Amino acid sequence: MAINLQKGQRENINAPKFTIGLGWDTNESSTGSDFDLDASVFILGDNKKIVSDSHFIFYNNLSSPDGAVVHTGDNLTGDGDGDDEQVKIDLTKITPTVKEICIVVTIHDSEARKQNFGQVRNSFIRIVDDSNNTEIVKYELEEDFSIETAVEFGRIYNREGQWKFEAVGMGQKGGLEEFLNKYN
Ligand SMILES: [Ca+2]
Ligand SMILES: [Ca+2]
Repeated sequence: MAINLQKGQRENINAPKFTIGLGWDTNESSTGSDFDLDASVFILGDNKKIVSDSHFIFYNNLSSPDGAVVHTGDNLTGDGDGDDEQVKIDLTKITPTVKEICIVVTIHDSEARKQNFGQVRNSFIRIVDDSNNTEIVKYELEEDFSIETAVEFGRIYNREGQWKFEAVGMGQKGGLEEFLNKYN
């Protein structure tokens, strides 16, 4: 049985290879245009900054240089149940200086399309052990967002050799640029 986390809760991750599944549904009729949410990953060192520009993983840079983090590709609509976008993690390949993997979801072209997380529902992040396809943890973002256009769903971090997941669920206005500024 997967452990369902609440906002702020943490749980150990003991699987070396796992998949981060991200899901959402949107109410397209509310804005009249397609709703494209994008998962991005910031791979951070001890100083909470991205290790290098190529450690920012998104739909245009699908894999980290060490091959430890791989984005499986851009989903344009979020239609359907289950994971809408996925990121595969292989901790056996990860560069030792990496201490944190931060998972952010943003709304593509949100300003022009007048979209925000107030129109997004059923969003979740889950972690699945690749060795047996079993869900380890799941966090459903029950919080009602409104004007936010970027939400940090969760983070995976290393404390004294132990990898852990934290259910973050923090929204903010602005897009990827704000996160890039924060982590650069
Ligand atoms: Ca997308
Ligand atoms: Ca969906």
